[in-house]
Amino acid sequence: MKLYSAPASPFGRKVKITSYVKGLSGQIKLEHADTRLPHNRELAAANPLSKIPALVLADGTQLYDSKVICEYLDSLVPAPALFPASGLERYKCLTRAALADGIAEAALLIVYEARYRPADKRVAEWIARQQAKVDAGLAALEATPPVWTGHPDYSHISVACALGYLDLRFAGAWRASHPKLVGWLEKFAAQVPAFGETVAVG
Ligand SMILES: N[C@@H](CCC(=O)N[C@@H](CS)C(=O)NCC(=O)O)C(=O)O
Repeated sequence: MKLYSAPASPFGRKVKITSYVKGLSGQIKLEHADTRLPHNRELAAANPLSKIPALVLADGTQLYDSKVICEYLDSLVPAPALFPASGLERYKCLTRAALADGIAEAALLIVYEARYRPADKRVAEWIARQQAKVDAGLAALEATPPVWTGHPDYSHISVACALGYLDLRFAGAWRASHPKLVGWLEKFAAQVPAFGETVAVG
C-alpha cells in the first residue's frame, strides 16, 4: 500500500497513527505529497481532489479521505478495534471524530488564508469565523473530554491529531485555557508512542 501524505497534515497523521496501532505500518510505503504544487500529477492520480491523505492499494484501488482509510486499515486486523462495531457507541465515536476533524479543518483554512491569499486580500471576518469553530470545538471537548480507557479508538486519534495541529501551527495557544484536554493529550501520548513518532517540525 502507498500512503500519500506530508508530515504536517493532521489527517495524514491520523492514518499513520492508525497504521502503527494496528501493526500495519510495515505494509505501507510513505509517499511524500506536496499539496502546494499547483499540478502534482502523482497526487492527482491517487486522489482527483489532490488532497492528502490518499491510500493506493496494491491493485490500484484509491482510498480517501482519512476516515475511510482509517476504517479500512481497522478492518484488516481484528484487534485492537478502533471503531465500535454498532450501536450508539459507534455514532458517538464518529461524532467526536467529526468534531476533531472540524477543528483541524477550520484551523487549516486559517493557515491557507495566510498561505494562499495576499495580505491585502485576506478577509478578517472569514478568519474569525473559522477561529470561532476552533474555539467552540475545543470548548465542547474541554467540557466533556474523551473518556480515557487506556486503549485509543478512532475518535481519540482524531482529537490528538487536531490538538497536535494546533500545537504545530498556532504554537499551542489552546493549552492555556483547556487544562483537561492538555491532561488528556498527555495520557494519550504516553499510551500511544506513534503520536510522538509522528510529530512534525517546522
Ligand atoms: N477531509 C479530508 C481533509 C484532507 C485535507 O484537507 N488535507 C489537506 C492537507 S492537511 C490537503 O490535502 N490540502 C490540499 C488542498 O486542499 O488542496 C480528510 O479527512 O482526509
